[in-house]
Amino acid sequence: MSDPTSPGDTDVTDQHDPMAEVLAGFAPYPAEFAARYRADGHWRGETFGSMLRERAAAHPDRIAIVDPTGGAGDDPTRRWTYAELDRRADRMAAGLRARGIGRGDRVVVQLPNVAEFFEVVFGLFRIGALPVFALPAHRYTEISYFCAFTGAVGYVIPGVEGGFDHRELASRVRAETPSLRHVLVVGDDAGEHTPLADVPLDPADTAPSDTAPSDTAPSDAGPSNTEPQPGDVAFLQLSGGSTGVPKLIPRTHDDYIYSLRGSVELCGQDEHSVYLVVLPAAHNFPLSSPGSLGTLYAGGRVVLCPQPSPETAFPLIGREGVTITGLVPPLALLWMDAAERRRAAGEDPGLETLEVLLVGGAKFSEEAARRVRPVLGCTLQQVFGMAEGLVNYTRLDDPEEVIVTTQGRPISPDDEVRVVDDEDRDLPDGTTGHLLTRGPYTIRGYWNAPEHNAASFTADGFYRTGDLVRRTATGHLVVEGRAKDQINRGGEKVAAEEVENHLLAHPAVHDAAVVSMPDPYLGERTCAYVVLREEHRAQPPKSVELKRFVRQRGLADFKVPDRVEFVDAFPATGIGKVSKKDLRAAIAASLTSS
Ligand code: AMP
Ligand code: DBH
Repeated sequence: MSDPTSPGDTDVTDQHDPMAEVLAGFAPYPAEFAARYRADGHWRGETFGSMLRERAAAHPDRIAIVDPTGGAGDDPTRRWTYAELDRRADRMAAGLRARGIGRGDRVVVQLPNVAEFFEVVFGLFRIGALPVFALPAHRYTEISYFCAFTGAVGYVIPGVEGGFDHRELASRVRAETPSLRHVLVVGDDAGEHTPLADVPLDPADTAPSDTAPSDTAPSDAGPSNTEPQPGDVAFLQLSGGSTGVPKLIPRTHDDYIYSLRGSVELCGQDEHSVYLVVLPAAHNFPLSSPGSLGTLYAGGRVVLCPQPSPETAFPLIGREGVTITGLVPPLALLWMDAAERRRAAGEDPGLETLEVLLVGGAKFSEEAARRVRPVLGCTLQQVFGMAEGLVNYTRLDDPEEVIVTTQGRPISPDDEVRVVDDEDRDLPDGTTGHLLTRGPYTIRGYWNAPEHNAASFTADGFYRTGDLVRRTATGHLVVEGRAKDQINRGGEKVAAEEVENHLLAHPAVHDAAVVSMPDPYLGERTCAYVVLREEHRAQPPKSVELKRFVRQRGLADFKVPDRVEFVDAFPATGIGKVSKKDLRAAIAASLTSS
């Protein structure tokens, strides 16, 4: 083993209590709300560990995970039954524990759509360690921040993925982050790090350490102070955010599993469902709406799509009998165009088994929404969700008009939704305003972020979503825009302030303002307006140089500005703030005139 930490010795000598750290940054549900959510049967005391255990006991031989990559022999497809996933989670849990990872520890998980994602995540759930769900696109800036901010003890990566060497990035982050003791690598070549395949252990072989009593395997240890509890924070999800750094979202077993149960029902899932994970597996949408975890909750089958193109996805849908999947609007457009082209060429796109297509993450235009049924032959289900909680779905039996013109209504009768004006006064249905929400699966605060929380939540615990919506007479929500300083690049969220901060680090940049510009494919792209320092105006840097500068600072590619415009000064609002509204109008006008 290349890992210098000897198994199991760390937490004994350390005084620190990881679970206490998690709790210190966590804004719990007030007791009276928690009691009500339990009494109403929303929170049922399940954990992810118990959920998988129960499914595996009920139907051990049913296929849980299909990964078309990574297998041996002629057919690279890997198929894990529920029993196998359960066994792998146990072995992973035992191995992680033997390396000193335990309850409350944070582990940044950055994996593509591979079976190991589930082995790792359920292994962490079982020991009460918290996955921190990074996306494959994240780079040095994001990863080093997640590791440092959460005090992560572990970081799980692919080796080389999409031409990028995650091992190198991990080496750098590890050298800079004292808490980070374990880098685990999926695949054959871990470099200086630990191969993930070296971690799993037979639970019976693990030393009786600080966790389970020696005569009791972790699997049948009753509830104790080391066993994950339903009210515990299960993981940290990421927010697209609108501030300088991404915010972390603490979700509990109880609240998240309730959102899964609700999603499964509203999306018509059961044990026959076959869900294709097209979007990055760690993102909240393909994870939970109803996503892979909802599908496992329902006892169905999760098929992992290694990349989202129709060339890869369509044959997989046909071969595996996929019944349901979820896409962001640009991908839905791409799939519809591909299906039409194939039909025009006399080919069958092969989508007969597909029953439901969820589209969300960004606004799906009515025009595109109308094409889904005729072109793809399935029911469109719009989903307007957020990793902070609230998820809205159009219902499968809603009239087609409602399906194509709204973004759905909340999962739960106990989701409280307010549409308010700038002074937080409630507005009547049909009027556009700020969406505030509170409910049985919406957080009460970001993790360890008291200042943000003061601005992002009302005094009585409503989350300020930053979305501008209108509520129809049927209770459906229509997303009309956004008040938060964020660009939604086809479902990928870009916080303007974060990108501005990176631009400001360039020696020639005096000031920067990042805004959205309309784009026919992504809906929005990013445009950075830049005011140069006096001494650089005679010989301004090229746009590509600024983009390269931002990229080289190690920012995820989707955050690099699509366009850079140089101006002498920014337009100002009445009270002298930068008028992003005017900047958006200016770039939109210049795009239509050119
Ligand atoms: P996040 O908070 O990063 O999880 O991103 C959630 C945000 O994505 C929401 O607050 C909306 O701004 C946006 N969003 C998600 N789904 C939709 C949708 N169907 N239509 C419009 N915006 C959406
Ligand atoms: O954009 C999102 O964050 C999102 C979209 C659809 C989401 O979190 C979800 C469904 O659960």
